[in-house]
Amino acid sequence: MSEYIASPTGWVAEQVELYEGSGGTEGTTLRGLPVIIVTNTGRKTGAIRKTPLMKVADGTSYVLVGSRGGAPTHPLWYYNLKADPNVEVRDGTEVYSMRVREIEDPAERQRLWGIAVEAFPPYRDYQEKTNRTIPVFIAELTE
Ligand code: F42
Repeated sequence: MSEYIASPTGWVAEQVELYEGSGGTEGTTLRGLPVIIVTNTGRKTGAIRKTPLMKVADGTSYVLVGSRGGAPTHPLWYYNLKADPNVEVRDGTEVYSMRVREIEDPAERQRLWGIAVEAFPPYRDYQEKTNRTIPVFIAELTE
């Protein structure tokens, strides 16, 4: 069983702690908006990583946005998902086994980006802040 390594970013690790520790009944928002937790596998360490992201639902799927606040480089979880698309998504008290794929098709990306910005408007500002194209994944149920 791989070990869990918490985020080195304090407030993120704390949110994961509260969210998971409460079975998904506390710590489930950021700025009053819903957050999911994506459990993924470290590409280099093989460790269990838990990444809170804004909840952007598309039917039973989730849109994962690698914004990292508009930073010039992708978050590291991006590389984890590219290496191993099998994740768990915790949405409140529910946990789903899902597979992720990066959205390459421009039309699909435009549709999903629209849903993401609707759910969390700061994504638009983050994209304006960087000339990095913020990556978008979709996480779909595996059954
Ligand atoms: N980040 C977003 O990008 N989008 C969001 O919508 C979002 C929402 C959100 C809501 C609540 C909250 O608490 C945090 C939120 N975040 C959001 C922040 C998000 O959870 C991440 O902290 C952020 O995106 C940065 O991701 P990161 O994976 O770059 O995190 C860094 C700080 C990190 O964890 N670094 C570790 C370290 O030790 O430096 C290593 C992480 C890792 O996965 N390493 C891999 C391994 O093998 O273990 C190797 C990765 C590689 O290939 O180098």
